[in-house]
Amino acid sequence: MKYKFPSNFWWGSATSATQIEGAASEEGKDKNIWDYWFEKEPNRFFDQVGPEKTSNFYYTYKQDIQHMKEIGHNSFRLSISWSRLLPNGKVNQKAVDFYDHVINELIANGIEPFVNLFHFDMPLSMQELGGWENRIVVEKYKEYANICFQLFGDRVRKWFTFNEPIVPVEGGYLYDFHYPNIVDAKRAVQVAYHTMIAHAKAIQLFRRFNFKDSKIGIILNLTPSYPRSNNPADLRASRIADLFFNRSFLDPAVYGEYPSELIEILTKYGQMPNTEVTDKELLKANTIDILGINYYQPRRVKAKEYLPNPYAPFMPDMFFDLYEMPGRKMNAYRGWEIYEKGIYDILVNLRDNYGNIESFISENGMGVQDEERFIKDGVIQDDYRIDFIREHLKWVHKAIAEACNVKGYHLWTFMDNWSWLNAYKNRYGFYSVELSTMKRTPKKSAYWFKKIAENNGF
Ligand code: BGP
Repeated sequence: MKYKFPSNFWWGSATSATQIEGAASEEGKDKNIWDYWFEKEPNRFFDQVGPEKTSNFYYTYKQDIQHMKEIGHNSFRLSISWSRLLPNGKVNQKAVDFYDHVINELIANGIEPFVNLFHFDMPLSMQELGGWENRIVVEKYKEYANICFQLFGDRVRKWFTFNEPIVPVEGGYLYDFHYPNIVDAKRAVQVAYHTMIAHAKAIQLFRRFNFKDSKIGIILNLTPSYPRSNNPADLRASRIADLFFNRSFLDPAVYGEYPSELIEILTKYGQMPNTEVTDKELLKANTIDILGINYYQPRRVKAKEYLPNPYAPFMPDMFFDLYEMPGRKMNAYRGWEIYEKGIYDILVNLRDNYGNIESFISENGMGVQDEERFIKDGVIQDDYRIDFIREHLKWVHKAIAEACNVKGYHLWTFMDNWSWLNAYKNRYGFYSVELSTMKRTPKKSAYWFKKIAENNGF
């Protein structure tokens, strides 16, 4: 075997509540922003498919966990739905039972649950208070986190405060692909900042429980910025893109401090958020134990071609243009570049500049449209996905050989799930889901991954 991974390497996959559970208006669950937005603007969603049923995991978790076991999972990330657990702010016993059963079932099958508290799914009642713009919601999140730790902390050993916290900032407050569809950088900065305050408060609380052998962290979509050239103008563009889209969360998460250059830019342009005096201390004292890395694509940038319009609103894109590198390899269905070495560059950066913090690949994957085209002998022959995973794993393997502290690899995702605005357009799963019957069928990659997980390499 050429690529042998360390023993106890985490092999598994990741998902989120809204994307698989279904039962969106059943069993006492309240609305979150996705339920509400779909009601209001169904035409925004691919084929007008909303979050009501998604992949029905709420009812099929037992069978799905068996499937995970069959393909060699030793770990699996899910998220808790805040609006299911605390509709109207009160604990919903049915939700407690559901998450209890899922967690227990995973553990009974030798699969470690990694639990994330927030995956893009703001409860509507919290959004009505202003979402992350309002500090009260930070306190509400803290109460929610506290209840989760109390209920499940005796069994869950890996906790995550947020998944990709920058995405609701970009989607909801800059580029209009999440509710509440606001375009306003100053409000975006406030939302980002309060998210990190909520994150630090959850960590502070978590430490008080003193759980044995437990860790807490955050999951970030680290998108390395590559400059078009070594020209100082391109290098500057890439450095600033990195500040806005990676370091804005990575630095406070790992070091408890924001990069000074980011503060300078925001100050210069009048975009600084409102803060409280004790925030600095809070952030500094409550840093993560473990970092989840979601990696799909690089960000290639160049210096701006034209001067920004002086009357246009402030946007991070004032400082760089995106660059389409000639000859780049694309996943045309999702419109994302595939650049396998990016995963290695992230890990080396963490090793060299972030104290080699313990990490794992918490998402990586390939969404493809109309996969039934590739059925042969009853199985979707997703060799493209196998290649995608294998080529990324080779770079992860190299990073480990060079002392990077990376502990596992989770695919996005276990079974085809609902991808926000793209609904069921692109399929990512090891298992396909036939939407009219909800039937799960393993794809070729599922069989392949099983071997890798069992042999701990390939
Ligand atoms: C990540 C999210 C996931 C997932 C994935 C694939 O950003 O954490 O929730 O959806 O990307 O992206 P998409 O579903 O948009 O194709």
